[in-house]
Amino acid sequence: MKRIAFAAAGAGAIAACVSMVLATSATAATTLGASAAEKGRYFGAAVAANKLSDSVYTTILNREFNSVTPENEMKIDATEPNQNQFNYTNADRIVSHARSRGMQVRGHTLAWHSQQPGWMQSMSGTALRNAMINHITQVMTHYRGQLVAWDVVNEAFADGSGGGRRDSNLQRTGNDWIEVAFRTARAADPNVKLCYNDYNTDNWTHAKTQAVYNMVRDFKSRGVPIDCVGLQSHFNSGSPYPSNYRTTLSSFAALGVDVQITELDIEGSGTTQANTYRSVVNDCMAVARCNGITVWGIRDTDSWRASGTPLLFDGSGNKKPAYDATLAALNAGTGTPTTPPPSTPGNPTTPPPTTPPPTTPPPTTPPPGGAGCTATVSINQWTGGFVATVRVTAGSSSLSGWTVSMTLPGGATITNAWNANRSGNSGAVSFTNVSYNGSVAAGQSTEFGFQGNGTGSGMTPTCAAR
Ligand code: 9MR
Repeated sequence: MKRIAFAAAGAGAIAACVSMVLATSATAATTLGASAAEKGRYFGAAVAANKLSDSVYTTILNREFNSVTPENEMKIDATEPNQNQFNYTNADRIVSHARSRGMQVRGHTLAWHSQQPGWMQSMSGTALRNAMINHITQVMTHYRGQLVAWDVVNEAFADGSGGGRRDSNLQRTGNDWIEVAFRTARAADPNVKLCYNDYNTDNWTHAKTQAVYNMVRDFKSRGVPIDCVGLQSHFNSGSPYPSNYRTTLSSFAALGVDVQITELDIEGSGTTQANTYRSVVNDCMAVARCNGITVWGIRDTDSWRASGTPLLFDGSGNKKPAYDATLAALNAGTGTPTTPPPSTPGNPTTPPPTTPPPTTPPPTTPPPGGAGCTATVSINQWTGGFVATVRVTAGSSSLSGWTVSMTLPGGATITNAWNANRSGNSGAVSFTNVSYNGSVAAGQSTEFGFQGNGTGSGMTPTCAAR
């Protein structure tokens, strides 16, 4: 009797165990991207356009990742090789590869001391400041509606114990260059997340980490637009994974920004490397606003540090122990799925309308401005230049087109405009709607902008329906 009772209990225990294992394996995601998505996050890779013809590479990319960062193709030297001549060929290849497969895209990067084209390297002062603003505006306008985040400014802080800015031609245009870059970015695409991205900002006690933290805190307190902080997280023996990494992630998040691990690679091999990957993923999963991780390449041989074998797949495309640890940590993590980003590829050159169709009926009392329209302007001024954001509001009737006129202050000249057709670049100027923002329902608004040299204050725009 005793023996039978034991056997029955044993069988029950085994059955319970089996059902637990089955329950776990039935729900556990089997790819990095799917697992991250279940937790409302993404798992991405840096991608090189010239590898999209390598089928081993694209098989892993398409299977494992739900986010992509162009490794070099959106950098300044790639997108604006000659001043005001933009080339999006390789970046567009990556964006369309990703978006046609439902992956999201992070843009990298708009303002950086490195990988500047020759014409920009030799620039300084107001000319460089304006070139930066023009670059940000043009590139972001091209990708409007297609990306989820942009590294607006990259690596602007110095290494070492000083906690100051890195010297560069951009820094020498004035300490406000970073905030000007972010304000310009918001004006160019109000719907994409704007990130500051840097390396050696992983250890909470380091002066560089604190300096970036203080900048983000200052931006938040003064209303400078910033949505996310990217920690590159290139780890090796000289720059090891710090035990206070989670404190760094949660401290940035507490400022009210998303935190993203943007360029992760960890030199090493075997169990040691796997354990560090596990720790990094666990730390991110423990912080609700750590909403995504990007590894800086796919196979070890794709890495900028190939000899350190720092990635999740070996040179033949096999999963390494680091892969298994990463997937397990993602599967064990917390978070709830969010609605996936739209996966339909957009027309890369046509920005979406800036004004969504109104969801509420027009107001019953006529809004101010009568049947026509009104316009207001806000100016973001720095020494020698400005960005103007103009809001056009329809009066008591809907608009099917509009013209905004204003007089620029003496000495001010417009260098470029977006979301409007422009006539004139100094003195009396006017703007008319473009195809996608002429229709404005009664009481609703749309925006356009322009950038200029000189001083932009004191303009009083007038609006007329057309
Ligand atoms: O991985 C990139 C490599 O192919 C380029 O040669 C290099 C040139 O600057 O940039 C590498 O990517 C860097 C990234 O853009 C910013 N953070 C450091 C990355 C590794 O150097």
